[in-house]
Amino acid sequence: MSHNTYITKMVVVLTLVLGITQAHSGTVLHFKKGALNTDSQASFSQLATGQSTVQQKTNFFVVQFKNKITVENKKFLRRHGEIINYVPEDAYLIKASVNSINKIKVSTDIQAVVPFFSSFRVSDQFASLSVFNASNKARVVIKLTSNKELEPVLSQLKGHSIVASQGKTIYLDIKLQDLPALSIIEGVEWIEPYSQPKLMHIDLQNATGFENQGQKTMDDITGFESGTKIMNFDTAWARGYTGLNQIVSMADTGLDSGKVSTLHSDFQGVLSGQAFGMFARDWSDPMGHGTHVAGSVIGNGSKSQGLIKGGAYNSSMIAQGMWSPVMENLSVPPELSTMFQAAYDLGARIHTNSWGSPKNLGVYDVYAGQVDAFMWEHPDMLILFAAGNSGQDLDKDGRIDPGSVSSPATAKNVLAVGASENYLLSGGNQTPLGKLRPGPTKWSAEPISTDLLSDNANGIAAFSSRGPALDGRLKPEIVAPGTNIVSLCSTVEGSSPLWGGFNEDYCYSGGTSMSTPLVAGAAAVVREFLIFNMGIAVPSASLIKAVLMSSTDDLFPGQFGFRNQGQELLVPGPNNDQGYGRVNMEKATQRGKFVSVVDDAVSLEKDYEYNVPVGGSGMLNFVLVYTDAPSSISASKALVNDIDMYIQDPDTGVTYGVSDRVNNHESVILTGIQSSYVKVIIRGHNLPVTKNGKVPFSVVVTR
Ligand SMILES: [Ca+2]
Ligand SMILES: [Ca+2]
Ligand SMILES: [Ca+2]
Repeated sequence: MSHNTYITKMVVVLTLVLGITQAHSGTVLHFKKGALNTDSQASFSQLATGQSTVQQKTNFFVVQFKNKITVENKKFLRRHGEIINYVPEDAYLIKASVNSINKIKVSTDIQAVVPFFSSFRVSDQFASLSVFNASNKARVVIKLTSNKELEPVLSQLKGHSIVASQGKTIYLDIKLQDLPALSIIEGVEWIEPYSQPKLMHIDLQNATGFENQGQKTMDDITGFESGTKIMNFDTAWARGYTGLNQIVSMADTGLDSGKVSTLHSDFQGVLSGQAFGMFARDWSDPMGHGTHVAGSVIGNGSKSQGLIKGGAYNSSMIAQGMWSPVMENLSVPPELSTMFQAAYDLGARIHTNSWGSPKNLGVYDVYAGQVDAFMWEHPDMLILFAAGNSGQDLDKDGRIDPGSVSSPATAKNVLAVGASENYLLSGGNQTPLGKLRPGPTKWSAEPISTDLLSDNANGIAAFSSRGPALDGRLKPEIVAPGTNIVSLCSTVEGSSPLWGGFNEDYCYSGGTSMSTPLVAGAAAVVREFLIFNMGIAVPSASLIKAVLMSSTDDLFPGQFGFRNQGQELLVPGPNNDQGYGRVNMEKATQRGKFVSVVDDAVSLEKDYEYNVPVGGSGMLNFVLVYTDAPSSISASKALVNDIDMYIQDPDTGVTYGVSDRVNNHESVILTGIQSSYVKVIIRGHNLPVTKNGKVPFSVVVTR
């Protein structure tokens, strides 16, 4: 294990005084607009300069507590008003009358009560308003504080061009000069620019270097085509885990013919489909992207002697089409929950998405909040999103720059998937990156410019979007092969062969679009394993994430080795290039690797503690993952509940842990433990939004 020296460096050794909760005082409100120090008058007056003078009064307030918010604090607030959501630190956005607010203010637990100023409600992604751009038109997304506000707000938008409205979300076409007036409407929580969602495959049409001259035959198959080989799916399949009884849903451009009876014979697992695209009459795939994605999950290889098939080829699928034949583009419902709920109601517990908004890089936007809200309400539904293809080396130092993950992969509870390289030395696209269409601007420096897309399975695809999110959260969580992936082509006439035909049934493509369904298949197989081998009747999404994140291959140092210039991965995972690493299904379905698997809940008042045996090697890997409550979109920090994991060695008395304050996951790797067991301590460091006083979490311990 050559990694050990690095691993031990990552673990922060803490000498904790266990059981004592430190008093913690919230004096800052973290808004995207800026941080507001509630102890400082100067901070308030600075804020007022950005404030619309039109706003006279509001029934929305941010109430900050002096200490961690307790269950009693929440009861007190609920007696006087309606809690909307959490604002860091230690505050809630609430709706209350001025009378009620005066009663709240006198409580000694309150640090500050601040009106929810209209200036908090507008994204700084809008160009600042000036006389020169005031009449510029923009499509905006308005997020409301609750569904109840939809009708009253719509009634105040008469005369505006409403594009769509649903639940808490309104799409509206405006002139920039209308923004201040919109932001003072009561019930408006947030306004951001609309960004048309894009597919997360790389569009290489008209690019040079395609090697799809002639058709490939079965004799040409190397076994690496589907991408499943590098993820060691063969071992999971040989153990009997193929996704049986699992239902995966996919929201994409549609699926093949869009009729169960006439689908390509590789799609026997499709149960039904739903059409969400504007003016779409069915869930057929006139584009080709969704068919390729679906094949990577459930394609059964009937036309390739079983050699090209999806990771969960025995699972079932609910296909969701979002292609609008009128727009010739994706048309995504304003409330993503409508799709998630429709799939959930039909039994799907994994939902995979190979699309996103590449304009909102690193941003926790309305989409991200919608995904987190649905998963908080449905903790047994795992939703995956492609991390995006915005990886680029603009400073030309030979290393891909940070901060390029698209939304909704920026959400906390999703599994955001980046792309590693597949291994195919012929077929698909074999052009050096610098010679691809965006190569001269994005990938012009060595060693990236002469690199090939699928020549080293331990490489991270140059295009794969890198973390962190704007608030510092680690992204992506995981990677899987996403270059020159072979999967099914749509049989709809006029559909695209993507990166070119492999033969008449299959075609090549690449992008985090292709990595994501491979991980969705992995999630389905892990879910089957947890139910049928580990006896967990209803595995949570966070448990499936924790198993996948503790069953990876660390790709450190990447395909360029240890060169000073251009080294791909600077440190072992978890890091913002590869997340926790590349999914390895051999590890994820190996019963003997799992020392303990816990799906439970913790309260603020009491630590959750248990012992785990250490075993012969003295090495253990601990991964904590939890599904977090959504924060206010107007907040600059997405984390709401902060759970910590500590590991105590009873022989030495040393406690290990990372006390992470931004992510809803933590990991610790211990080596050389002499004790026969260690104690795992799960602590609610701060739990402002609970379910009956507790927050569910998952911990996986592997050897
Ligand atoms: Ca760079
Ligand atoms: Ca390469
Ligand atoms: Ca933590």
